[in-house]
Amino acid sequence: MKKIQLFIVAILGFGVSAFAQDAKTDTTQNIAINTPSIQCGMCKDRIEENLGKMEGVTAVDVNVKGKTTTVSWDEKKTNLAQIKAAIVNIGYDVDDTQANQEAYMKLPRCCKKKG
Ligand SMILES: [Cu+2]
Repeated sequence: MKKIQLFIVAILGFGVSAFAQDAKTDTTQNIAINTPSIQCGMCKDRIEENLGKMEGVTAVDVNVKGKTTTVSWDEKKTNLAQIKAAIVNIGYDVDDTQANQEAYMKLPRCCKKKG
């Protein structure tokens, strides 16, 4: 009887530790980044295409109306600072950081800030 109880405890313990390990190894992050200079569908396509090629980025969804870029990434391969820098280098403002001006100047007229 005691041996069986021990066995069950061992199995449960193993199950819990396996679960804990699983939670630990899931390093996926997800956040909506403020990208206030987005103007149109071309901006959406450009950011989604370029950011989508970035190592570690698993999903990108630009909301043109909401002016946000929702990104999922693997924390083991990249991080939020690198993702924000990549968006700046594509030619878009991120939070209060101005777009890379060289990239911004190359954007078509419809993708430039109005006014
Ligand atoms: Cu645009």
